[in-house]
Amino acid sequence: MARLAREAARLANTSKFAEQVRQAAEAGRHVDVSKFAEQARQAAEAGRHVDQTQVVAEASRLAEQAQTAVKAANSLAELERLRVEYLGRSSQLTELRRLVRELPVEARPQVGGAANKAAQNMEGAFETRWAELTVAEREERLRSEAVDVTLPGVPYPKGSLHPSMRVVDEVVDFFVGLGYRVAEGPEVETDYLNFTALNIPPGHPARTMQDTFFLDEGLVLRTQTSPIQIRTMLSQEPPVYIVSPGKTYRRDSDPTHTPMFHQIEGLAVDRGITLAHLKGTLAAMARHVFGEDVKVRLRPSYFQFTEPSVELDVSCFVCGGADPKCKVCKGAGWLEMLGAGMVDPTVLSEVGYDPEEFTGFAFGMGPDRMAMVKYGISDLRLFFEGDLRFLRQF
Ligand code: 2NL
Repeated sequence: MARLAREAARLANTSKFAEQVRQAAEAGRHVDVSKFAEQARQAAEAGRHVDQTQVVAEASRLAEQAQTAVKAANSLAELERLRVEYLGRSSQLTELRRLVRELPVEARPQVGGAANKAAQNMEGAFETRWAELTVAEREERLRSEAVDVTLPGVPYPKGSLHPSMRVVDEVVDFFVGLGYRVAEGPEVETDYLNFTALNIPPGHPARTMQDTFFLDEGLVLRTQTSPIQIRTMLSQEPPVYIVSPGKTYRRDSDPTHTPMFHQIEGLAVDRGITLAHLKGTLAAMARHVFGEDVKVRLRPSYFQFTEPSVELDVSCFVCGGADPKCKVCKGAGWLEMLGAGMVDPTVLSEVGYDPEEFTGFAFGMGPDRMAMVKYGISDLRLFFEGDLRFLRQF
């Protein structure tokens, strides 16, 4: 009785599973191997015979399904995903192989063999497709990354020099040609180097005239490049021949003044330097920048750090003084170009030079102003707005 009941149960179980396999195969679905495993385990425990033909069929069905999927795989990434799905630790095939160990000894060779064969088929299919895809992907990379070295290069937009810098370069080139050195320095300066050392002591009205940007701790934005010359004289013995271009700052803003502007100063200290050296040097410089025909004249002036002080005019490089309606000189015939003078003995003493042994001349000019005159530009603010339509004209 019990034997009959068990046999009925076995038939019921295996045929139920066989039916599941058939339906799943028709629908293209996987068969849940773990269900069969459970059934097999129960059957084995009960000492029943296990019908393994369905499992063998399932193994080869899995192999076929894997092969179809692998052939359709279009990338190495997809292939790897399929490898995990069909051969990985939680794949149906692995489940099936685990099952083998639980089967009765006589059933193992057939199921095990079927599982191994399925695995071999799958691995073969994976290897073949892997080789195909590797080649295909490399070829695709070579195609997409190919560089045509015969194509013309990408045109690189060429900049041009700012009008102020053209003047700076011309002036600096001239002095370098005479043997002067270019000296530079910080834009944030001490009150001492910017004023006191230049014979402008604290409280002197000349300080307020310069519209200084004051910073903390006795520092200022330099109002001129003279502190560079002071630093140079403090650091070396004469003779000194330097030219010092740079940015300078004053609290000023209108069509002809910007808070930042450029300055070039120059300094020559040696034995026997006179005002004649100053005039000859600066006249040659004016001819270099504005043309061989320009003349220069000196007018008396006043600066705190030079004595005597002069201003240097150049004859109008457009009309030469001949046109009373000239746009550039407004009929004056002369253009103001720079301030200069013989270095005040107080300044020489301050840096430790002996004013009895050494004399010198110094000058300062504004390359922005000179560029306005030279290129006929009426608004200085255009220089620093960075508008390419303006800047491309130079
Ligand atoms: C101007 C013209 C000038 C100087 C700058 C100078 C520098 C030292 C000693 C003496 Cl270290 N002088 N520089 C001299 C004369 C004129 O600049 O229009 N400045 C506001």
